[in-house]
Amino acid sequence: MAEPISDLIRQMWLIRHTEVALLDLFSQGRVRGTVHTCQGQEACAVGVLSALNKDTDILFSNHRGHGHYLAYSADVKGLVAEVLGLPSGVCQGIGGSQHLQYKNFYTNGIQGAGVAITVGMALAEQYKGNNVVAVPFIGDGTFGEGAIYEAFNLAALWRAPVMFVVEFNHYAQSTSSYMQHAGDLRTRASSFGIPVTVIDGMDVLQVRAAATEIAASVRAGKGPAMLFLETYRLGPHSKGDDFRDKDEIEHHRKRDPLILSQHLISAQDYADIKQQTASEVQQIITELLA
Ligand SMILES: Cc1ncc(C[n+]2csc(CCOP(=O)(O)OP(=O)(O)O)c2C)c(N)n1
Ligand SMILES: [Mg+2]
Repeated sequence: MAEPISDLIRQMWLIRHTEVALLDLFSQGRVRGTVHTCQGQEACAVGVLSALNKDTDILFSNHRGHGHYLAYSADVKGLVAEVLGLPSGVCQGIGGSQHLQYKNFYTNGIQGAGVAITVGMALAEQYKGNNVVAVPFIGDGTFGEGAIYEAFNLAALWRAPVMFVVEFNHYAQSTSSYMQHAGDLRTRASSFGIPVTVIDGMDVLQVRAAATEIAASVRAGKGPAMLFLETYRLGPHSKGDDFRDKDEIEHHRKRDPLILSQHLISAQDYADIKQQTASEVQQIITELLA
């Protein structure tokens, strides 16, 4: 049964507060390695995960995976501890921000690698007769990695049960997508016979609806498909490294998924969720640093 809208908003706020806190911990010098946070892209993570079966489906995230991980597990403590390099982290503090693994959830910081691995995992599940949808998350900059086209080809050829999810946030670090890719990324997978659905990735309900429909088709054995989400990163690429136009960022702030979802529940419920999730994250961090 579909999660209530208030749950989706709660998950998005949990992600937002955690990401802001992680950037703060980074500036305090407490983080091991780097962090890539996903402010602005929460609706992609929450919408997609809410359409899947978390017990059986396979999720493969990338360098920007905290939101996906929290939408999968709600495990703020395991994530923050992992990023801080603590033994209580989800991977005992060894993997760090870009290498998270828990149940059917994986990440890999090497752009494109997870896409090929996911197709292999999907084929393995298909071979075993398991009714699984495998989902790799792909950034637009990652369309510059050749491995993903080999993955698209074999997925289509062998009808692997894969839902490719693209988070088109228009940038790879500070390089605009239009400065690095020829043609239109939205049409590339179609040339392999993979149907592409393009939707507004800032609207959590639209993301959930589209992901639900595509996942059902993939699960029914109709072959791989792609969900192409138009989104925007409201925070820096990793730490403070943001060279994008300030006016452009301000323009996109008006389409923050947390603002767009505000009208979906009562003002009081929204305020309570925002406050409770902030306290929850703060309490976890206080305990971890004690
Ligand atoms: C193979 C490889 N090359 C370079 C990098 C360094 N790197 C990390 S993130 C990134 C940009 C990725 O852009 P995109 O795929 O659009 O994802 P986004 O950061 O926008 O979420 C780069 C070049 C990497 N992780 N892996
Ligand atoms: Mg990008």
